[in-house]
Amino acid sequence: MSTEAEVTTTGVKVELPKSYEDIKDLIRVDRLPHIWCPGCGLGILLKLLARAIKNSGIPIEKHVIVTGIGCTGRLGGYLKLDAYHVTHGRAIPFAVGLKMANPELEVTVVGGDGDILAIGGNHFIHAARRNDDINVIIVNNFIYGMTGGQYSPTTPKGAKTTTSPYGHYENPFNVPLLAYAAGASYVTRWTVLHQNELYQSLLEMFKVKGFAVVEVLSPCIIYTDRNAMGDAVDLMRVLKERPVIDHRANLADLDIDFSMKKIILGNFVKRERPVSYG
Ligand SMILES: Cc1ncc(C[n+]2csc(CCOP(=O)(O)OP(=O)(O)O)c2C)c(N)n1
Ligand code: SF4
Repeated sequence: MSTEAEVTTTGVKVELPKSYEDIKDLIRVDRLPHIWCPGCGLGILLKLLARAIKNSGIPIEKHVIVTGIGCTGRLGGYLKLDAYHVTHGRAIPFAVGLKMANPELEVTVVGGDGDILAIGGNHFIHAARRNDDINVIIVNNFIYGMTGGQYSPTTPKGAKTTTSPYGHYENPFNVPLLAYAAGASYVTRWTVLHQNELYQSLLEMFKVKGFAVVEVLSPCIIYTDRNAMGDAVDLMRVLKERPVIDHRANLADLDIDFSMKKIILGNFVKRERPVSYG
């Protein structure tokens, strides 16, 4: 399959600061400690997103974050900028409305696989079809974390969850393929352990005119616990060591199965398509 892919990674490794001193003014320090479990990947994403926002060249007051419900949905509340925490699954239509009303805004949705692809699934495909000029970061932890571990549209077949105690029997979405097929202009997948690459994709996402999708694979202890996969650090190890980076991969090959033996990451799609709103 031709994906009109254009490799956007510069290949240049940027030196990311180890502390969060450089972004302290963007973090609501008064809200710390955050609510996330030890070993959750969301704190890493928060840091990288804040850094990308800060270095985007777009004034902070033009950035808006929209989140729905879930552990991921709490991310916007830790950022010192305009952030809207809206109802479950409705972050994308809320974000599209903001962009229509004020096209100068840089609007970014951050949501979990349940929020964006289950209850919000229709909004996702139709915003991609229209190529609405917003950014969507999907934190794929393979499960509904906040509500205690029900299966989501990305839960691999065979995985145990509270709603599939004998092993899940449905096929999961291949998120990059779905985003591309629906019409997104920009599609990437990284893990929170690929900080350099993820950071650069977030910077690139802000430059894209059209619907930009960044899938972020992230460890969740609810998922690892249910599936006897060790603790979150063990899943972190899997997400760090196992993936293969292939920017030109066939999108149909990007499924992630329960064994997690094949995880392909990359900047898969960057294409120009007419934009509906924005
Ligand atoms: C209308 C509605 N339905 C259901 C819920 C319960 N609920 C809260 S968060 C959530 C799913 C969260 O999973 P996900 O989006 O994957 O985010 P995570 O917590 O894993 O980051 C659900 C079903 C709700 N808050 N509102
Ligand atoms: S339940 Fe999962 S996603 Fe939620 S804070 Fe804990 S580790 Fe993170």
